Amino acid sequence: MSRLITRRKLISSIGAGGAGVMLSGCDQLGSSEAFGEKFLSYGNWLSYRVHRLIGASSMAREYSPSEMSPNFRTNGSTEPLSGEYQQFAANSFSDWQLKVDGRVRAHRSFSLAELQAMPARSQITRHDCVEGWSAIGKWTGVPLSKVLDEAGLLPDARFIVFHCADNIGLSTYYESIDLVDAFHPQTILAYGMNDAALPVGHGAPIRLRVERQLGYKQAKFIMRIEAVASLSEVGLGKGGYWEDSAGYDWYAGI
Ligand SMILES: Nc1nc2c(c(=O)[nH]1)N[C@H]1C(S)=C(S)[C@@H](COP(=O)(O)O)O[C@H]1N2
Ligand SMILES: [Mo]
Repeated sequence: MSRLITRRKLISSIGAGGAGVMLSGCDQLGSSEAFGEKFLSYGNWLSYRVHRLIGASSMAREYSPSEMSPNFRTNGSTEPLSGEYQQFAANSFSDWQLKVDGRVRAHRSFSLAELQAMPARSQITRHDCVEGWSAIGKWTGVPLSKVLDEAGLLPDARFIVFHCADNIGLSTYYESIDLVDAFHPQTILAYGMNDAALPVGHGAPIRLRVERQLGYKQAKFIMRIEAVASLSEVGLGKGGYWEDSAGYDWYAGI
């Protein structure tokens, strides 16, 4: 039985009456008020705690090259329309800089060439969109942990927020993850897809791959990464564009 099925079974068995046992286990890790009651629904908080108890460091499944999808569709924004982004794209992102700020020791910026010169990781993984489609693709990029280590997180940093270039509705797209996912070895800032430069439609110059989460967490067109102490500092307080505007779960673990 795969680990994924085991997790799902465990989560549903909790729904069927195991909650008392698991909750006392969770309480030892910290109360819901201390961690997220304000931005997580009870069900989402429970699934978050269960995943974290079972395996903070378990790896998402990786696939072989022969399993890669011949067509990996694009979804959501496929091209930011701002003049600033258009100019970056026109110069192949040679003038673009990733800003890293917020609760870090030193505000930093990194050019694309600097990110590409850092240690790289490639992985072939399956992307699952809540709209009901999946695709397997190969992603190459720098582990987010390397970038965060260069900036140096301050002790009160708890979440990493990704600010994107595309305007969607009334604001730009944004998403956030906790530090367990941020420092997970498969969490990368991808500048390559399927052995080529990351195309604009898929999020050039860099997009997040956080492989144990659903599609909407995979922020494209990242301009700025911000470390925050609390998600109440971000947007409407639920941690992401879809979480704030459409009630999607912040913790989209799969
Ligand atoms: N900046 C930004 N990131 C985004 C989106 C978006 O609209 N804007 N859509 C999300 C959703 S819902 C999905 S499924 C994936 C789609 O990634 P793809 O275009 O590479 O298939 O990007 C995610 N990241
Ligand atoms: Mo999606």
